[in-house]
Amino acid sequence: MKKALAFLTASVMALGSLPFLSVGAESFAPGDVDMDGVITGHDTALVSRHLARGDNSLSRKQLELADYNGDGVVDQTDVEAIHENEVWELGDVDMDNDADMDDALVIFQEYSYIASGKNPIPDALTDVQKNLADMAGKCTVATEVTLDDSFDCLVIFSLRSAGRSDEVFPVVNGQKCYFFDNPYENDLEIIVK
Ligand SMILES: [Ca+2]
Ligand SMILES: [Ca+2]
Ligand SMILES: [Ca+2]
Repeated sequence: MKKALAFLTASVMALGSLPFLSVGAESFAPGDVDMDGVITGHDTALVSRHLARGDNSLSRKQLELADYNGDGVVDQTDVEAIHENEVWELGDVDMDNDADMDDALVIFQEYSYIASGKNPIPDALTDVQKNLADMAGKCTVATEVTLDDSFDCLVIFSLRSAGRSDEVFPVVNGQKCYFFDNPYENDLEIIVK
């Protein structure tokens, strides 16, 4: 019995000495907060929303990935650094380096397929694309697109087309944010004046 206990203790200690991220988990680059393998505007949106609203429930591992500069604190410095390293900007769902009306249509088409029960289809959106469609920065894991996502994309495109880009992302406590607050979805101050 004593021997068995000693063996058990040794096994537990050996497990405990393994690097944290290699135990039954893939490793991800700092800043890849949604863990889809690439740094995009959605990673920026998740961290920005976490700081400004605190309502998107990042996991412990995601908070570690959000600490881009590894100084032990998740703050605006990390948000800006992740933003600078984005491969695709938020909303660029078709990944053609331009967030515009086409992206809203891609989301709408995908939503239509889901709503009509035609999914999965061969050209269904990848996790990276689904994440790029979450402009509110609320989905910490890739989830199917919604009609709201398509509408958000359209509103952002419309504001930019009207020369009102500074109204797309909110400013919270004097801090520039990188997620979209749909004025029709919550009771926050309506940004379309
Ligand atoms: Ca990512
Ligand atoms: Ca940091
Ligand atoms: Ca696009």
